[in-house]
Amino acid sequence: MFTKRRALALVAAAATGLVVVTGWSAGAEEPTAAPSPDRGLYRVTAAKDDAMDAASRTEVASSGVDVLGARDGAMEIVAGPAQAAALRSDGFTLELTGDVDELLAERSGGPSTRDVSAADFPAGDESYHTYDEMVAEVRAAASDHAAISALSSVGSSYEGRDLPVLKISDNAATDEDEPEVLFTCNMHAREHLTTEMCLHIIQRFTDGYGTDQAVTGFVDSREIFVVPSLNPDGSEFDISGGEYQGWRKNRQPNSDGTVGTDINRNFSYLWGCCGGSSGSTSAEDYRGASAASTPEVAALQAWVDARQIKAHIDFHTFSELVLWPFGHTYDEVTDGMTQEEYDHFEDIGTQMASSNGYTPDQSSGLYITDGDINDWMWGEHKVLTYCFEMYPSGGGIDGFYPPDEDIVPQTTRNDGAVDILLTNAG
Ligand code: GEM
Ligand code: CA
Ligand code: CA
Ligand code: ZN
Repeated sequence: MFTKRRALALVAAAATGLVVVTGWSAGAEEPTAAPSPDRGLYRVTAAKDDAMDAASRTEVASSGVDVLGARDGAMEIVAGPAQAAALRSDGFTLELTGDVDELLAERSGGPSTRDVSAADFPAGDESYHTYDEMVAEVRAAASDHAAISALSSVGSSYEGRDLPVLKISDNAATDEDEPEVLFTCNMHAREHLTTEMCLHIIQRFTDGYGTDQAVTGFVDSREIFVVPSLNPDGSEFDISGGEYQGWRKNRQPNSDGTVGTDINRNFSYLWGCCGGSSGSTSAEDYRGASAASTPEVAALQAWVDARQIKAHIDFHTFSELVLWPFGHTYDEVTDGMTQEEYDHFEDIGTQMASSNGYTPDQSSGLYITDGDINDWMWGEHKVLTYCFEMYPSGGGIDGFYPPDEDIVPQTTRNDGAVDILLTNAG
């Protein structure tokens, strides 16, 4: 099913006698006759000096394009015609691999038969949780396991959705002097597998209590906090209209009429410091009007400020990476990070990566980011904090929408890493 915009482009192209190429084989050079798609899927495989190193990945990321993933020296991005042309004139090699609007329509299964006004996952992806289904699951866990869980709220999203947080611990109603560990998910709307990751952690540490020895030990000696969605507005928007939107940001309007701030560039530690975010409201990594200008970030920062969190994982998709701070600089050692502290991050990160088969790295090794959650967690609170990029390792825009058969294997894949973090908390 073509989106309206795509249909208009086709009519325009036909009217001007342009040959419209309907499909591209992966890796082919861009057909000269076809118009560049409004939202083109590209692989960036080389920079002007050939090495696609962190500096060149940072240059691409800070150009305001939508970075889907980066691995083994290549980046997968979504860009418009002008953005692609600008990167090519800067010496980057871009391979056009698809038209995102067409790919999303195909992945969503074409015109849906269900009521498209109600946000729901396309046929075949029903095991993914909508916002309401996620809330119901968290409430059920709290009521079924009242002795070891307590449900509360981090705050509200821009559109007024509650941001639930479930505490899992023995004597859950009491704030005991036990190391506190936080798991956050779905900061970026389209990264729905991460919501399932947080729901799996909830299910494992509630259902497993009393039978699984490791789980029981952690619940008795830690206070585990799980936030399944930091961006419910964006997540619901992404599945609205009967097909996936490929949306990343929140849904807060900007003064110029555009919509969305990148929550993972809006945190207050060195906000906007270092070329790791954009000041352009239309950019996918728009940092917001000011630090913590999004209600979601303001709520999470205030919630963490009031607790004694010792360790944290923020789950994203995709690329299969374990990342640790800092993101704002390539330096291992800098203000706020000694060599000993860095080495500890690397040691635990490498252990976690060997348990799930991801690749470990300092987060700036991917590309520079500023205002991200991990820099704030460590910079402000010295939390042992990581970013996990989950499955798949690549795959273009479809990489955000793995079939729901992948949920169980790809969430349980992180059980060992979660246990390593819990062991090293405190
Ligand atoms: C990343 S997640 C943060 C990783 N940190 C750095 N410095 N690369 C992002 O926020 O852009 C990718 C994603 O959103 O999954
Ligand atoms: Ca306890
Ligand atoms: Ca406590
Ligand atoms: Zn993300």
